[in-house]
Amino acid sequence: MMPPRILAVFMLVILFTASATNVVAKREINKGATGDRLIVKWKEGTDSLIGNDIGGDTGRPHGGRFKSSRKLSHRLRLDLVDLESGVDPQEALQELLDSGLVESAELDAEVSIDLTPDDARFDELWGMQTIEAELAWDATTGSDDVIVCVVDTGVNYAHPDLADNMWVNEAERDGLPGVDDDGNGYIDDVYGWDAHNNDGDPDDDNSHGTHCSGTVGARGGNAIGVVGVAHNVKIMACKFLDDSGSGSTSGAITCIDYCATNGAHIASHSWGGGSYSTALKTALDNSDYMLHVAAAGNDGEDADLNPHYPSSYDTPHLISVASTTSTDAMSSFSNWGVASVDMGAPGSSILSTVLGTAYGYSSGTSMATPHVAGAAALMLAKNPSLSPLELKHILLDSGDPIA
Ligand SMILES: [Ca+2]
Ligand SMILES: [Ca+2]
Ligand SMILES: [Ca+2]
Repeated sequence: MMPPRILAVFMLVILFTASATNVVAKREINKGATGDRLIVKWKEGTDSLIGNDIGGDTGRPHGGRFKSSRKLSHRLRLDLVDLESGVDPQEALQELLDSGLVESAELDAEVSIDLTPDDARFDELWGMQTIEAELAWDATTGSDDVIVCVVDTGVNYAHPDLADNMWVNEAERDGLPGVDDDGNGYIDDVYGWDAHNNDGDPDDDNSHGTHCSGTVGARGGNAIGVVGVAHNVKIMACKFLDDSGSGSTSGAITCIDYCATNGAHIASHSWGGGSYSTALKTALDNSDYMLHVAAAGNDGEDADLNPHYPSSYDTPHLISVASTTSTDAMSSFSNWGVASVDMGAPGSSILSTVLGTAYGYSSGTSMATPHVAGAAALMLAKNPSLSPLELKHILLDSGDPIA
């Protein structure tokens, strides 16, 4: 078994961009390209510039256009090719495309300052830098079509950095109090459901769920506060934990059912406890059109020996997330486990939204989990046809081993 890997969104973007090679090959010149570097995917049987007669009319190696190349990914046969200074990148690109040696070639995209969010406290979000979110944001900052259900203490849906990214049940917003206007079986569920109080107001009275929600998808580029991994996304709230952060397995099942039947693509579970529950396992197994992302737990122990639920359930479309520090080490409190923990993500000293209009720092595998849920939301925004299992496999294939 491989050791868990730390989430790296940039690698994901390369992976699913590379799978669409024909599209890439037909594209002309990218906006925001660096102009002096090409990403090349070689055809099978070719693995570098060396020894290939590309543009050999100038008498210099590689036709004088290509300075050097280095391997970006052996598995994907991707090279990063540097151009000599003064070379017209479009001509060089065309030459490679015409050579018959490449499956695709494109100009390497620039890490654009435009896509560094202007949100006031962005510099404090070390987790976004660690997962190279800024590079991913060159490809997509998310989509209003992707719904992430946060199963937690509720969500402070009026927070100025969350309000615009909340999922809204319009029939209930515009409907009658006390009436199930959309006929989904839940009365007055405008932003989601409160399975603890059994009503339609999942407002947060703890702040934990609001913190997690901000990491998934605090609004990006609105000049205030923080950003989520997804700048644009729809956050569905399901509250089943009370103001002290406690709840029941049955409440969790109600929430999973709510998220699933109301169209969520991803469920973020920053909670755990209790022993093995057949009912909860069944609820997870049966909602296989959602990706479940679950916190590995904060007991600082091997979850292979002491299972932590729901993260330890052997459900194919569930990812268990450990917490890492700003130096890419496992957080001291984090559970681990070769079999029962899938990957790591930033979870120590994470800044995000809390109650009122405020922001605060928290630590835990709870904070790591929404980084992965947000990354999955970005991937779905870029490629809406990915299944939960495909999302999971791309996530697990990416990133670097935990130090
Ligand atoms: Ca309803
Ligand atoms: Ca209503
Ligand atoms: Ca913001």
